[in-house]
Amino acid sequence: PTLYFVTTNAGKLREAKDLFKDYFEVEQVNTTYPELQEDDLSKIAAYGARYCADSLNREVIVEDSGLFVDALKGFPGPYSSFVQKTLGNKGILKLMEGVEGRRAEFRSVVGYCAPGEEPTTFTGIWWGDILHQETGTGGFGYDPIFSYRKFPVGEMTVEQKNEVSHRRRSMIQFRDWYLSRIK
Ligand code: ITT
Ligand code: NA
Repeated sequence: PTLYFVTTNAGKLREAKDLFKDYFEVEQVNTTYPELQEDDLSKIAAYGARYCADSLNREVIVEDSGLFVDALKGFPGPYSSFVQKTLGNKGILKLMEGVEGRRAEFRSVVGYCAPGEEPTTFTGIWWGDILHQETGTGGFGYDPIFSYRKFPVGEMTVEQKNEVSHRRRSMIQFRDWYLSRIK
């Protein structure tokens, strides 16, 4: 089967293609959709999935994700996309200057919906630490400032990141649910 993934983010798409490679063809729908001004990524993903399924008239997934930094009380969280484009990684590092507690989590919520149906969401969380400087040339977005068990994510291959990431957890839950449904 072909899975339509509505996203403008090439990094998310690359990871989804690798995660689903033995199961589905992944087709990108490179378009934006209305994002609710909400703290809860699940609500944003559910709303987006329903909107896309109904407007494209096909079943789709969307994914809403973000970085939540403990010392910044969860910032940038739901504003991750905007903050990445404005402050960028250097801006986050600046806010974290002199801060010792560096725990942070990535969250990923996959929203699935078929036309006229209710949306379903799947959440994945990945704990790590904010580095003191940008490291590595791999990944995308906040990856160069995030490390998992002392391993900089900017130095991981897509396959290595896909073994352990938030996106692995959300996408695999979706995959197993979807496959059990079409059987
Ligand atoms: P969409 O078209 O799919 O919405 P987007 O980039 O706007 O793409 P989001 O609204 O979900 O995506 O915003 C998430 C932000 O967090 C965005 O800046 C991403 O680059 C970043 N992000 C998400 N997952 C990440 C990951 O695995 N590694 C690094 N940064 C990530
Ligand atoms: Na977005």
